[in-house]
Amino acid sequence: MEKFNHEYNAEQIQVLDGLEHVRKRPGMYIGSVSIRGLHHLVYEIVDNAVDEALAGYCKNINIVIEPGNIIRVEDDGRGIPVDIHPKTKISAAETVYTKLNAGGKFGGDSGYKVSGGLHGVGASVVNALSEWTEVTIQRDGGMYQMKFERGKTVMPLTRIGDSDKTGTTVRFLADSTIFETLEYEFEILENRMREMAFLTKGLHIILEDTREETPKKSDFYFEGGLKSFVEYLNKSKEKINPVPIYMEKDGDFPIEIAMQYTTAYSENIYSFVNNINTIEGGTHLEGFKRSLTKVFNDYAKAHNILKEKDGNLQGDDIREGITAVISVKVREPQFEGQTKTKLGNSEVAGIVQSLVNEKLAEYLEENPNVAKAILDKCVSASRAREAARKARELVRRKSALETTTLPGKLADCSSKNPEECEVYIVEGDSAGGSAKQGRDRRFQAILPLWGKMLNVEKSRADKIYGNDKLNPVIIAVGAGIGADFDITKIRYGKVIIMADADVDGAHIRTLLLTFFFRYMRPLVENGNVYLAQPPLYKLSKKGMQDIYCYNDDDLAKAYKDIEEKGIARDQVSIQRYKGLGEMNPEQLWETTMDPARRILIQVSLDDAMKADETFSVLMGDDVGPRREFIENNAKYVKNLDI
Ligand code: 28G
Repeated sequence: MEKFNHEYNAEQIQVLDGLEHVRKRPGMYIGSVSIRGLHHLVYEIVDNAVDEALAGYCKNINIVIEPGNIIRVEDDGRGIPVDIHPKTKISAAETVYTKLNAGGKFGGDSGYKVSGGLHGVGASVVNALSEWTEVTIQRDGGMYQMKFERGKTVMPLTRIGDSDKTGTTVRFLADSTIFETLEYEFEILENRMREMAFLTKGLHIILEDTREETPKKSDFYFEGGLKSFVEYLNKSKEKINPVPIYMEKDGDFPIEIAMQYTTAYSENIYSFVNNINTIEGGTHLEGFKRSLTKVFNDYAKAHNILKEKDGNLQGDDIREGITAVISVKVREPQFEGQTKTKLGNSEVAGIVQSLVNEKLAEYLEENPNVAKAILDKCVSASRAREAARKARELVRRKSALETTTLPGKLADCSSKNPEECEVYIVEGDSAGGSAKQGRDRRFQAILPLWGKMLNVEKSRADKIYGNDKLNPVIIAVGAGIGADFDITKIRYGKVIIMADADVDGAHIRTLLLTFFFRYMRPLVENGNVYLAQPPLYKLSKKGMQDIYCYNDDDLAKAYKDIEEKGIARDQVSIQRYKGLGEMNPEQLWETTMDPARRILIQVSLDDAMKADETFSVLMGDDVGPRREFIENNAKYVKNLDI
């Protein structure tokens, strides 16, 4: 008990200044100090510029990744106010950068701050977590500048010249003693900036990367806002309504929705609150779905497409093939759920619902051909659902009769405790064989996959149950699929995809992730899905222990270490692994399966969603984008059998 019996004295209780606390506990403010947290810094600054755009004063935002991983963000808004507070004698601008939560949640002239990243904590957090920050403001005919180091003011706001422009420019270098890495990924920023531009119609966002000799540049401007977003998401799909249905409401609760039906069988609805992707949905999404179900059923009944005796169409049937983006702005959002990305404010459901009730009903009356086409699809979805239910019953009845009907190819483990059990899903029999011999059979099961790959995008649930490639996965995991999926029934706590590091491997990985995302989403949400990381290279030399490298950085480092030991590069032989099948069971265990030595990547809902998108491009209906994808990736895709 001794251990817990601290007595606190005045010295031990220290009240930390806000920014010191940010430096002590960065995770509380930006989620993590990983590469994710690093990018979050940029979002925080860009969010402020977007707020200025939402207030109606900023049209252009430029973001530059400068050499040395310095970030520069410029906007052409009003410029942060420079006036000095009579009591504190500190400028408004300096206050924004040095006081946690300065200005409160809803500062600014627009009445409230609506954008905001994961935590919406703002500029002072970025300042606290940066080695240095430099802010330049143009307004009131002057050019003003202030400088900080690790959150501390080293140059208070000073007039450094004249200017007839207005706007804010921020440059900062993230603190290398806080972040695991300072290396920004252009593509991560590019995706977020594209999303931001879709969400803020008319805003022009340019992202540049000048770190390398050949700079990169992306330019985003979407006059159509969410309409453009939906067109982008559906670019590889065959459309039912050629122009997305669009509705918008300003005022206290701004709402913007765009939706379009395609001939695909999936449901793709993305929702945002204050420009934050609400991956877990929430009340805004509930209101939207409820309205869809009501409006389509009402229309179908009124136009005799559905007879009274047929009963109602289910929501799932009505959402088959839909692509929609819904964005709402909420003054005091309550975020709930595991990843705090689920909107909890109950009042929002009704507001969204009544907007969609009105606008969608109006649209259907004005576009009877589209209404008919969508409803025809709903009716056949409903029939397919009935067929799927029958197929499922059949599977259930079978398993009740045959007691254990685990797939023949599954090499199960001896433990039956899901918490310690793992299943490796392996493509191909040869790698499966090595895995079976190399594993620890007490807690590791192996499921080799074979048979024809199923296009999840183009398949309804009844097909999935009957597919010889995916059915064993469903049975092995043991928890059903879709609405029936019951995570408490899973037979393995870790479901590990082990695929080659080549194109075929990427393909099977994408397929499985898409499948898990669409049909076993709680498994992904709960963090039960992993990717195994087989090594890419083996370095060997007589008398030296083999060195396995998992990526090119590893390899470079290994060569460096070897050279430091006085061994020349050409004395070491290098093997490049083209596939898992090239490794013997012992090597596979050592490098990829032994819990003490392996690298596992936990799949996030985000990753799975990205796979889902990739998959749509790769397997979608339109050949155009697919060809483009293949051409762009020609060097990887040559083995790909499409
Ligand atoms: C370039 C990188 C990031 C920003 C503004 C503009 C104002 C502002 C920012 O006010 C809140 C409001 C007044 C104290 C507001 C300018 C009203 C009038 C602004 C940015 C608290 C801050 N004129 N532009 N903040 N004030 N751009 N870009 O950060 O009372 S932040």
